[in-house]
Amino acid sequence: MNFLDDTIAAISTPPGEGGIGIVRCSGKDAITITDQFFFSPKGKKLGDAKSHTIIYGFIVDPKTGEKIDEVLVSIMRAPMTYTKEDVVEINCHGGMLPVRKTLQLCLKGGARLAEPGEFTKRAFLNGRIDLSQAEAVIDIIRAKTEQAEKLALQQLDGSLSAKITEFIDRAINICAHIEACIDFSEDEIDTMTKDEMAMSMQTLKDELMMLAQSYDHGRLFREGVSAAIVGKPNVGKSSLLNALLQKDRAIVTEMPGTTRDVIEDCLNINGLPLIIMDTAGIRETHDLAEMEGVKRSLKAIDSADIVLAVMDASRPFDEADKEVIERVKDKRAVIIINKSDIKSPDFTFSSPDFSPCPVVNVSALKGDGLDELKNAVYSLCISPCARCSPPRCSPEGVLITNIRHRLSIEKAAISLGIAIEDFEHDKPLEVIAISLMESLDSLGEIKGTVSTEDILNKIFSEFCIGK
Ligand SMILES: Nc1nc2c(ncn2[C@@H]2O[C@H](COP(=O)(O)OP(=O)(O)OP(=O)(O)O)[C@@H](O)[C@H]2O)c(=O)[nH]1
Ligand SMILES: [Mg+2]
Repeated sequence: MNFLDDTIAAISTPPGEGGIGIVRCSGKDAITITDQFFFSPKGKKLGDAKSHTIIYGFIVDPKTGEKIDEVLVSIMRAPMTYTKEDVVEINCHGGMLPVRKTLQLCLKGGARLAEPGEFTKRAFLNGRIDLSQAEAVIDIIRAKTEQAEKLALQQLDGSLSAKITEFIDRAINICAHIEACIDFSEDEIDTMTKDEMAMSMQTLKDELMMLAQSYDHGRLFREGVSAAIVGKPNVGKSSLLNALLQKDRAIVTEMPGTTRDVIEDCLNINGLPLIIMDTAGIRETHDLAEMEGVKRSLKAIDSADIVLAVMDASRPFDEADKEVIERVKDKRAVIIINKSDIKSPDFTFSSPDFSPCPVVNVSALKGDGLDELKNAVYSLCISPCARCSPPRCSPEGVLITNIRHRLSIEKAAISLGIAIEDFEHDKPLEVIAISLMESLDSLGEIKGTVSTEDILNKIFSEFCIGK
């Protein structure tokens, strides 16, 4: 492949100061390029080094003789490397200058500056990982919680690829039977019956749809869930934010109308990243800044995935509370009865309209009920709510966290649906085969590609043609 003929190099550690900074070089000339500016006090040459060894030495500008840094160089020869090419990693001291100067020497020596993600792209192009695994690498880097990282690791591990491969195999199998029916008469070969074919297509389609829907669930771990704390003024929204974060994030006073701006922070709830927003208390006001605050609160209700609607148990449940409830009635919400430590006998909350919403008693001041609240938020996000059907989880626990995968799986299911319909209407098998191939192509997009050779292999390995 022409585009893999060159050698690429980049700084692999984040910018700024650190203990070490790594320059990584990959490609057929990686070792020779580095040898041009590497100096070992013992006279060692990188070209002579065994694979997967580390060599001590100095980076020296070959033109000026300037000593740039004292380094450890890792030599990893193809194919047992990240990219399946020769890889050199130069461990410099962590300041920006030595790392940059070392990278410059790589580029002067013949390497090309790597594009973002190009090392992983090479791992894919050279066949070490498939596309979905390549995508998992970036998810691991960006994971906000351990659970998100676990899901990404599973994807890198190949669990999603294995699931997709299984679907591809099943689609190939159906395709192969259809192709065989086109090419041979019924008495020449053993194929599935018509009912069996229809059944296999339908089951495959149902399972694909289920996997696609798991994205609603999977994306929550990858991207996080946004939650807006809303309520009338002074109910303890900011106190609740602080209690959940266990830090003094927002200003709390006994004056209603304290919070004006939306205050955002991140909370980890059983591995679920929750982007939590404290908002201004909702009320009629003539204060310009507060009016803007209320506007932002209403916007936050619209944009948030879930709403934490806070009531004040020390005061009677009133029209203002009803208005808040009215505003969040179409959202997934948890009703929080705060100040339960000073609950008034006049506070009565009952709203039949809200029966699907969990109601939790807390005291932000004392820290009571916070675990129950976190559990309620977690369940609200993870388990399908009463209003939401069908269920979002796939039976085997493989979750889709990537929109590209979801779209490809949905496309595959749609093509399969067309094939099923055509099949039921006794359309020519050639037409059905086309939809099945489209379905296969869509599934193939997740891993890379599916070649038609796969189908041919299947026909000849599994069928006893001409028996
Ligand atoms: N007893 C008791 N007091 C609380 C509790 N939560 C908050 N408070 C008090 O209620 C008052 C208002 O609290 P905030 O957290 O500022 O209320 P808020 O809803 O953010 O108010 P605005 O920003 O003005 O809308 C403060 O005096 C808090 O100390 C609680 O659980 N119990
Ligand atoms: Mg506040």
